[in-house]
Amino acid sequence: MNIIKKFSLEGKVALVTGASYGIGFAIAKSYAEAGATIVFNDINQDLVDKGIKAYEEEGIKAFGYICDVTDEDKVYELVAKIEKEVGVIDILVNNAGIIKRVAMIDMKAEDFRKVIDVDLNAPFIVAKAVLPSMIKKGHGKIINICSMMSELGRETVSAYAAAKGGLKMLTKNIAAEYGEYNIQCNGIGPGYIATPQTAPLRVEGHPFNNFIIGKTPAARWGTPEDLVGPAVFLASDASDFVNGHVLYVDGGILATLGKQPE
Ligand code: NAP
Ligand code: GCO
Repeated sequence: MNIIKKFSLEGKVALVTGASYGIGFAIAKSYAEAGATIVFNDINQDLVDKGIKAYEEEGIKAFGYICDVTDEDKVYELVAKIEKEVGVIDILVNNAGIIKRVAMIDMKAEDFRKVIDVDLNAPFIVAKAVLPSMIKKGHGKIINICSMMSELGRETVSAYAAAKGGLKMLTKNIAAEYGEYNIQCNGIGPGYIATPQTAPLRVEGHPFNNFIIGKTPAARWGTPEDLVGPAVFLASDASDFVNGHVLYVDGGILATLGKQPE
């Protein structure tokens, strides 16, 4: 097979969760450009409609469904509906996620649980729902969107870091359990990316904004576009012998202690 074909997603059905906008949208758009049929979900009709319109504006006919990924029954209904209306899911990107930035001693346990529910329990639920058909089909790709916080702590994001650290280990476990069925499960660990989720941190002059730019060897915030090449690679035949790996796309943050003071 020629090398370009190895990166093709022609004929594949890709479900990207929470992909009306942000990182999920960019990944889904790149999958469509690589030939995949795009399916996405979001938690309400408004967002699904917004997403479908956004894909249409890019010339992509995407299939959008309402589904809260933390609701196991609804996830199984979603997967059954997709299999009936679109086709068996070949590629799953567990992208949907939330963050709550609160010091641990001030964080309510219910808020901690909510972050764990969306960022860790939901990827487990959705992966569990798609695996049986992938096993039957004899191949599958699961990509979990991890984080710098899969490796590092930082004040105020205890729940998020616990979830993303767990998501890294869930990624390895799915690889261990299902690699023999030609299913590859890998993670992408984005650095600091300019999306609505980080908007509060990117306010001009915000100390965190300067901190991140200073700490990143690339000396800039990432964009969702920075993630699409690695995402296509991990969804394609080109990565069939890559399993249980978290590919950090972070401009070099994890490689360094940070710039020494002048
Ligand atoms: P975002 O802009 O906040 O988008 C998150 C998406 O997930 C939204 O579409 C959101 O829909 C959806 N979502 C949230 N809870 C959901 C649920 N229960 N069921 C279904 N959909 C749900 O975030 P982002 O920056 O694009 O991040 C996407 C993923 O990348 C997340 O897992 C995040 O943790 C991870 N990540 C982000 C960065 C970064 O710097 N931005 C870096 C590393 C990792 P609603 O709008 O309806 O809530
Ligand atoms: C934060 C940020 C980060 C990024 C991302 C880094 O508050 O530290 O939101 O968590 O979203 O996860 O990889």
